[in-house]
Amino acid sequence: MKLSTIFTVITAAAFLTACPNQPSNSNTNAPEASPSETKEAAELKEVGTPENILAMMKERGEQDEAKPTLTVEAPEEGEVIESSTVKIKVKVGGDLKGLKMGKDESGKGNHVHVILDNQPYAAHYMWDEGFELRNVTDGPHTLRMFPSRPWHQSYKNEGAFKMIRFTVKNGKADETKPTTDDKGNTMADPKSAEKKMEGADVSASNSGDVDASKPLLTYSRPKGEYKGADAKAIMIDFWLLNAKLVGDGGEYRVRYSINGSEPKFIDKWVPIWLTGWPDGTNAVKLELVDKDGKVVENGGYNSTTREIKVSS
Ligand SMILES: [Cu+2]
Repeated sequence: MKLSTIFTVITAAAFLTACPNQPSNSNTNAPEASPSETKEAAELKEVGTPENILAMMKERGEQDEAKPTLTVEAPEEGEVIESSTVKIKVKVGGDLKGLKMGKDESGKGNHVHVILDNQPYAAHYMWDEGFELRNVTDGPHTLRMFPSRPWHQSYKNEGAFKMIRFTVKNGKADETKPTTDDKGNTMADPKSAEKKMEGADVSASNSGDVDASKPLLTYSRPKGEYKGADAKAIMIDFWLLNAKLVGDGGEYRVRYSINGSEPKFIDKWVPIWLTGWPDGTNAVKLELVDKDGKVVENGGYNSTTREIKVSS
């Protein structure tokens, strides 16, 4: 580091210390955050859908308007499984408009997000074979599943989302090890670099006391690691069950906060894209709230904070 740079940093630090109420950035929108948080959050900006995504949508044509529905053949709702290995079999049907699941030559493609309890999703592409979860701990669990596009934006039509509750009994899981799928992934996308990221808490995972007839927010994106061009604009995407947002004529709002900054709201059920993410670990909090800003209680699933890694 050059001496002049060090001097600038020291001067800036002294300025911030001397003037705690002075925003460190003229366009700050997080007056309640500490100076360092303010600096990080101030540059986050909601932008339109990126050009490369719009191009993919156009190329996909009517497939992008498909209405895929899921049928879960295994496990069955309420099933008690006396094994730590849980077989999952799901079929995608409905109005597909030519939509096919699976990877193309580029390694991308339509897939289903599979969420055990309230962990990060695993992406699964090979649907005819089904797949297994291994080393699932004893106790109640939930699985939530919905189809997603190659860039991980979920299909939001009726019937696309399925939640299944099951219980593992005397499964003899090794709780010192994570729950994985049959490809060895720690419930993570095989293409992503976050295989180890959630390992520590996956093994202890059980379901919350979730009521499928109550409003339920399912966190989907962002997840994992974002690099280079992918780190420029990052999508926030989620699934809503039994909850219409105010902008869609309902009574709920989705509240998000990045790195503890002042919360903002999403009032229509569409993904949003944000630019200006600082390099390093970023915490994304997503909550389903009522008109008074109170989190809607449903087994603890309606308030989720997830860490992602960004390197621009
Ligand atoms: Cu995905």
